Amino acid sequence: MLRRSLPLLHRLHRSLSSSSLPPLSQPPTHGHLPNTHSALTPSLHFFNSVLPGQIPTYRVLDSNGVIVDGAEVPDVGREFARRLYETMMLLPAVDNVLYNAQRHGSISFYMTTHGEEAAVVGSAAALSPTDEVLGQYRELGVLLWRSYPLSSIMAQCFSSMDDPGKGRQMPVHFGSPAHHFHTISSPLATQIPQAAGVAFALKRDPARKGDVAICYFGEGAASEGDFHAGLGMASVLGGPLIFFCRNNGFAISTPAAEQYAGDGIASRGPGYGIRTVRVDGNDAWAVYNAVKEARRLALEYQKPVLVEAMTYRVGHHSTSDDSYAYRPKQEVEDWKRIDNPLFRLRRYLESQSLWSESDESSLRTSQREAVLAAFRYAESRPKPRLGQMFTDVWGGEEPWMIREDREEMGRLLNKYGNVWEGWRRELERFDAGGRDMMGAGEEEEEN
Ligand SMILES: Cc1ncc(C[n+]2csc(CCOP(=O)(O)OP(=O)(O)O)c2C)c(N)n1
Ligand SMILES: [Mg+2]
Repeated sequence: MLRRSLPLLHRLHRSLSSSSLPPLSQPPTHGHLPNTHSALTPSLHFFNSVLPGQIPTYRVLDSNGVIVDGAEVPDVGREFARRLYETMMLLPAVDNVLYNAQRHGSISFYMTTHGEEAAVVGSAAALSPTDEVLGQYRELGVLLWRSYPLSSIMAQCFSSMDDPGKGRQMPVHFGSPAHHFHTISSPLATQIPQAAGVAFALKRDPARKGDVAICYFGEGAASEGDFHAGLGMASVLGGPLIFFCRNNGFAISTPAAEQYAGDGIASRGPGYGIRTVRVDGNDAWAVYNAVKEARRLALEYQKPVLVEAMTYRVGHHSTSDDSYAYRPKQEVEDWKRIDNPLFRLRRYLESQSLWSESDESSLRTSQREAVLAAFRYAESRPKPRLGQMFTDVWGGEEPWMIREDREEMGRLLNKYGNVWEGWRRELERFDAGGRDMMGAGEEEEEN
């Protein structure tokens, strides 16, 4: 029978105290269950907020590029500030050429970063060049900040023989160990638990003491189970990690309002015990300051930090999408005009005499020329040797199913490669015209 004078928790505590806890003279006022120090209360109250009111958005520049009261522009120096703007401008220069190239049928697919230049390049600028980057797919700006060559970007998108990935990935699925940029994979959110592992590895490696990992993802990807698995693992295992959410309002055609019912993605950070900030993602200096501080905290505490950058996807999701089927064109035009990340930074630089009209026009000309030169070169280059399709995915001995595929292709090319016009023309696009495969097929046939 329950003894009224002794509440349940008190009795529980008493029974535990016989082995591990000191005896209680007073009923406990705070919970004692594992990792719980909350006050005990007799009032039944449900809550739905981690902070009173909305999570605020950190901002440095207003939409005209004027510093807001009380905010601080980082002291980065003239060259750095100009380079930040130039790199942000290079993104649309590359995007426009490759978007149109897809429209003309020169490449198979493309995704632009229009509208998110400050979020992507501003965050990249706050990192060290050896920080590990795990992107989603809309983070070309990080590679541009790290001086990834235009020729490599074009080679990847054209799947030419100069692509280090040997043309085996879809366009925009970049990867470069030299730039600490982990190869993009299409299935959403896979990079999030992987980033938890990378950060844990960094924590355990004394040679990488000063490096962090940064994991980019969209607000749509944050609905995947891997998001929760990744934040859970990272928060418990530790390691220097910045979770950087690009909240651009859409996951293809799904607006953010249909993606989550809570206060954005930032509200989830405290649920995992993760330090969190929300930032104006169209304000390059706010993003830079927030990521710089996130990086410092991640290193100091060897724990993950969450940054939610609020922005707007001005472009279509990809070349496979027509966003005017699900949002008004006027809305997009308004965003471009009223809250343009490139305009905001340019206005600020001009106000500080760091940029001029003539800087602007010579930058536009030189960037366009450089992008077009790289584009034309990649367009003229053959595709990789056909046989490379079957190499170096597996280490060691070639597995039987790969051997069978390779042999079958060799047989088909030997049979039709020189006789059928369609195949002949297609083979001409590849380095060695497919002859590397035909030889292999012949040998196999003879065996
Ligand atoms: C597991 C998985 N489901 C669905 C898709 C198809 N898909 C590709 S991108 C995308 C939207 C992602 O939106 P968000 O994470 O907000 O990134 P954004 O495109 O806005 O940058 C979807 C549903 C996919 N690639 N992987
Ligand atoms: Mg999105």
